[in-house]
Amino acid sequence: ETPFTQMRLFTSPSNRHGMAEEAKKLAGYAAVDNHVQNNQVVGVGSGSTIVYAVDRLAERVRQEKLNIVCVPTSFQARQLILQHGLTLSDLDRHPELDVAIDGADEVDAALTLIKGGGGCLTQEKIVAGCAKHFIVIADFRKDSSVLGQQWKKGVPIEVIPMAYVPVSRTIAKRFGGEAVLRMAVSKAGPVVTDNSNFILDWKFEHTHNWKEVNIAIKMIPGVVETGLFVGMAERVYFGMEDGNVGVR
Ligand code: ABF
Repeated sequence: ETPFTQMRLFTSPSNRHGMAEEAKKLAGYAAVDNHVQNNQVVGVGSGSTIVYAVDRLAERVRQEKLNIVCVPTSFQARQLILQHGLTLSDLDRHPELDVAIDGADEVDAALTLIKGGGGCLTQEKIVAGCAKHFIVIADFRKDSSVLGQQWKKGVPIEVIPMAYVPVSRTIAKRFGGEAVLRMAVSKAGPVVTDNSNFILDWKFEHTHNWKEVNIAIKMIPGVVETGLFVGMAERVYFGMEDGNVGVR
């Protein structure tokens, strides 16, 4: 190999990573600039893309002296809100949100989402469901015509711990593929959610009617929530590799 080839091999993955970070920022800024106004209650999602949205939100609150109340979707989101000096609330005090902004693992052509790679899908779905407008932010790697093309880890499903084996078996039997217990990085035990539950990652084998499958999985005893968000996202901002923002 020539040194030139070696250099390309070495630099291109990190370039793509760098572009993805820039793309996340573009998407986060676009969502906050286009959908947040004074005197609003804003749902704050989880993940790495939302960090840029919260940066921009805090900047606008300071510069424009906005009165904004934030409702978090996770422990991480709560920390982000507090670290940025934003006003923290909850669904007890603010059960109706003006807008919720959150990331996603994959978005298809119909704005069906896979969420929950970070394990916060239940709170994310609750908060999104309480919002008048649910806006998604993502980098170009999440854009997909059909679910499963980009995100290979399957559909996250939060389950009551005692039910993870029967739920996993039922899903495999009825819908194919396999639903695997998500383990901690240390492999010492399962991932435990903010709600003290487990996560199954359902690796499906083919595309499904996601609306029907979502309802059917939710009906299995022991399932708390699925990471399929069907008919919830109103708009998705994709940060693109070329520095533009795509809107769907
Ligand atoms: C949350 O964070 C999740 O539902 C999704 O799994 C993840 C996206 O994270 P990132 O923005 O880091 O890709 O929104």
